[in-house]
Amino acid sequence: MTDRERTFVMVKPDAFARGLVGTVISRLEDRGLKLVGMKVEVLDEETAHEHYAEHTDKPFFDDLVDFITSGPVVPMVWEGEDATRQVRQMIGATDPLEADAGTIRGDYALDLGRNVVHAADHEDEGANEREISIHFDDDDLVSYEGHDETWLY
Ligand code: RTP
Ligand code: MG
Repeated sequence: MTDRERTFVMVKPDAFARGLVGTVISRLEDRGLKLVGMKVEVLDEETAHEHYAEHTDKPFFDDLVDFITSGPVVPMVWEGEDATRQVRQMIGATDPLEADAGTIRGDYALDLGRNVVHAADHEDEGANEREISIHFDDDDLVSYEGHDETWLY
């Protein structure tokens, strides 16, 4: 195993409200990724600003913060080989009109804002470490063996 890593994923308020938390988890489990951290929380404005800091100057920033703080979210950390790229590929394009059917957004997203799930950007090298540290303390994440490592990461 070469590029085993941990990646940050978060179910957004639209998906929480629609009862899609389990679906998102199932998709990632079915892919063979390993869940090592998860919680339910409502983000405060400060945390939302930190989380989406890269978009501070964008015209959609205020709407994005309003949306992401509008209800419960489910921050999660998943582990696996090339986990960041795997998850980005599985969630699909940002705009559901461009997301392929079979991706999470392609199958469930309503529009550009209500697009079900956030995942760290694999082209941004520090994204996972930064986003995991915003939402989790070190001891919120578990390390464990016991999966059949022949088939799971
Ligand atoms: P995310 O960060 O939530 O995983 O989404 P992403 O990487 O696919 O897209 P990103 O460019 O990081 O944008 C973050 C979120 O902002 C909203 N957005 N609105 N109105 C617009 O032009 C616009 N562009 C982006 C989307 O909800 C996107 O998920
Ligand atoms: Mg992004």
